[in-house]
Amino acid sequence: MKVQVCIIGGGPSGLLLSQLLHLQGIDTIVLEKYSRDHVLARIRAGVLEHGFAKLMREARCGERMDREGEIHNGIHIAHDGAIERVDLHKYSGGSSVIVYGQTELTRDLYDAREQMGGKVVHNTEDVTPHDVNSDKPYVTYRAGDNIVRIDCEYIIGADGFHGVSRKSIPKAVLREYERVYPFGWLGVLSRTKPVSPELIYAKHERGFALCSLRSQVLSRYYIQVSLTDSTEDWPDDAFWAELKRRLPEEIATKLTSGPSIEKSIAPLRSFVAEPMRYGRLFLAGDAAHIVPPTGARGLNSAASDIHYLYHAMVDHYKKGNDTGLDGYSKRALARVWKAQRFSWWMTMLLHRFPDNIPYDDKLQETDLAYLFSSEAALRSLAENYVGLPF
Ligand code: RFL
Ligand code: PHB
Repeated sequence: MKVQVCIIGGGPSGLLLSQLLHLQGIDTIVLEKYSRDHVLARIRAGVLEHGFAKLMREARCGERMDREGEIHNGIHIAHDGAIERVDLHKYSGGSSVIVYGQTELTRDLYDAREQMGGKVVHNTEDVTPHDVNSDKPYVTYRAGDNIVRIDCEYIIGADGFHGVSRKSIPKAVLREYERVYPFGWLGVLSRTKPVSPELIYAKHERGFALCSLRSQVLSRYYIQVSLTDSTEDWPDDAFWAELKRRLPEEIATKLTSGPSIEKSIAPLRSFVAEPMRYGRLFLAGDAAHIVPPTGARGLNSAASDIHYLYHAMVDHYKKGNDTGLDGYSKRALARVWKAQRFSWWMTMLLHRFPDNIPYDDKLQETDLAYLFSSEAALRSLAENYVGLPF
């Protein structure tokens, strides 16, 4: 088979790019390792910035997001028994975020791809990019006993952190930057009324906690846990008790608990791979960079990669102009690093670090005190949280 662009990975990055390119008459195929149901069973992002929402609309996939997603104009930060609101709308100069789950967004993208007759192949095994540094790259995968070959002009590596694309860039070319945090987040989804209409990020001496939501009847909560913990260590009762301990009393007493419908632990990591292009292979989203979820930036960083790649591909195919493709890596990384900085800062601000010396704890307290005493600091948080321009 021959296509113009072969996209490895059917997560939000790959699907969104394929949908946008298809609408411009550029032929793509998406190769996804797992089944659609498997991809849709992952519970991940909940907060979208407007740049992402705009791309979804441009891809003609924004209708349900605009109908069911909630606009949030503020977040709350709880610490030392008190709770303070950050007015995102005011401090970002009129912007906000949309609460709409990655699961639903991915479902919308799959539906749109299906309706347009887009080529999305599931359960592809041993996907391998070949000759990426030549004019004739191709990708192979195994379907049962058959090896299928896709000839293409460009390969997009949108196969997440554990994918194969990044690994096909020679070690001598690729530089990786990484910070692994000494804890993870235990997340619980429950069919209960959210404790607060807006998100609450809580710093507590027992560890970080987050009250988030997917809708007014579906709550998403997280607590910081040790990396050695597993979900079996956290039966529902233990989770709710620990979450309540980490919230201010006025919030904890209002919290409705219920059976978990999903429970998982995610380790926290910061990671960037440079460059994001090698020959005719372009990396996008989690395949090239990971942030700890504290700043709600992961998927939103993928959005700017997709935006740059989409326009670069359209310029190449429609105008014969390769400036966008040539400048992709540099341009994407400039924004990626700003999301890295913000996510690292939010993580350092709100978590308990087991190896902190008392001096570090004092700095952390002071950082929070400064935040709520300075309009400049609040503006900085707000403009990063709603998403820097791309
Ligand atoms: P994905 O979603 O990992 O999709 C990659 C796809 O590639 C497939 N794949 C392969 N396919 C073919 N061959 C192979 N060899 C393959 N290897 C892998 C995978 O099966 C998968 O379907 O990457 P993508 O598309 O770049 O999307 C990135 C986002 O998923 C991620 O950044 C966010 O979920 C991060 N994130 C958040 N981001 C936000 O912007 N706002 C949030 O509120 C937010 N909350 C979160 C988060 C991530 C979390 N976890 C679990 C890490 C909360 C959590 C808890
Ligand atoms: C979520 O709802 O899953 C969520 C929200 C905000 C974050 C991280 C995760 O910072």
